[in-house]
Amino acid sequence: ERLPALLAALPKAELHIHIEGSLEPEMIFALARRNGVALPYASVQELHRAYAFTDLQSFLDIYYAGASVLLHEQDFYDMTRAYLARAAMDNVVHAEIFFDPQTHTARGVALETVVDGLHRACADARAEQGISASLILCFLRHLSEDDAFATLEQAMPFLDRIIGVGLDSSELGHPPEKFARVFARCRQLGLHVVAHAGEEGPPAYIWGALDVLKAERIDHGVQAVRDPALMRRLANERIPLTVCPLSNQKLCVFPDLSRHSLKQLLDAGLVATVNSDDPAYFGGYINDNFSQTFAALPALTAQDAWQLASNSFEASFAAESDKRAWQ
Ligand code: ES4
Ligand code: ZN
Repeated sequence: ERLPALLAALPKAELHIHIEGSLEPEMIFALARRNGVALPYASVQELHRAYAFTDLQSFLDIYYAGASVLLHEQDFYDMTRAYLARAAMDNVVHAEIFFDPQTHTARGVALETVVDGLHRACADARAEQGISASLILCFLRHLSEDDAFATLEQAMPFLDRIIGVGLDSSELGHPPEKFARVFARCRQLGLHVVAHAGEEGPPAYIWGALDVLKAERIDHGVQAVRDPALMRRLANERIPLTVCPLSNQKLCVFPDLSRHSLKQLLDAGLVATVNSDDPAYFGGYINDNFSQTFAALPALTAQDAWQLASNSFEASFAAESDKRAWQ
């Protein structure tokens, strides 16, 4: 065990967590039963056996199927409370939670139902566990920019409960430029802006996320190591990368965790962070990501561990006073 108990106990922020990706197989089946939703899997075990992914798309197909059990405000609440309780056990003191409204509105679930459940869970978790949490609305990049604009329109009444927008789902073939206008509008509205880029996609998609979308953070970004000029830019401008090692391993972004680029990113002075992405699907929550990555990469030091936790606060959109208190 290369993760010192010290690091497990270190306060940290989680900045890359898709709340629909925190739905454990047991909760998927419990909600399916509660809501009378039919699943194409006979049992928890059969569903779990389907979690053998070859790339991002092979995961997304199953992830969207899992999310189909979410219908009512209480479902979104229960999912989010379960995640925040689990995150608190890993000493996460602040989480910035992604959600995918289009996955739900396409099934006839009102955006209000989604936001009400997620937000009520964040408020109750803060009151009862002392964990801070905020919400980032993600646009699905495999859908059109018009669809993203329609989603933003539906979200207008709830913008006081959303700190920013992101861009997720199938990356290849859907470059950041496709969403230039809707992201410009979001920035005008005062929302923070992040984007998945350089997960499977090329460094050019990271440049696009920075130059066209004006992303303040890059989600994943692990392909940046292929472009030295981009590495210098990310380091100089202190653009954080929200790295998700177990996700990258399970989706075959790297052949093995021992080949992950996290150490190169840190040594180049980038503001890298460690996160769980879709913990119910990728085999671990944030401390599992830390411990398995440190076990696989002997070059990572205790100093790196401390730096990663420190980076998570620097990279967060929390108030400066909160960041100082946590660090
Ligand atoms: C995702 Cl791992 C990953 N990549 C892109 N989009 C996503 N949505 C949920 N998980
Ligand atoms: Zn992600």
